[in-house]
Amino acid sequence: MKLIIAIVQDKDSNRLSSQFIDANVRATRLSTTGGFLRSGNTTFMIGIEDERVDTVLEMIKETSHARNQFMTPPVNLDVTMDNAATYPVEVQVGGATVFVLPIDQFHQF
Ligand code: 2BA
Repeated sequence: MKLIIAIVQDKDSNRLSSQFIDANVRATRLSTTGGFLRSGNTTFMIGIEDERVDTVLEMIKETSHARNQFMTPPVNLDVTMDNAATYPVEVQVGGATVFVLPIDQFHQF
């Protein structure tokens, strides 16, 4: 058994949830925040049998789209008062960031 941790954009998360339900894939959704953009994204935790890992990865891959987003770096208020680095920067976000981890034990009590 494996634990898949998938970080996807909020815009893709509802479609992915529906696909998981249709395919009887059990998942937990967490509302998370990207450390760089500091905006919301969605993290799925999916405990899944080894032989279904590739199917789940394919579903995530098909559902998650890369998008360009602008972020404004924080204003620099150090002693030099140098605020030259505050122009918006365009970054590409996603499709999805996915980790696949082994599970030592799985219990449901
Ligand atoms: P954020 O940390 O908000 O990052 C959003 C996007 O900003 C990233 O997209 C990447 O294109 C860019 N970015 C991140 N850090 C950067 C930096 N230091 N310099 C320049 N650009 C940077 P993705 O790579 O697709 O990541 C989307 C989200 O997935 C991230 O949101 C974060 O929540 C998560 N993530 C990505 N890599 C991760 C990792 N190694 N460990 C944990 N979470 C990760």
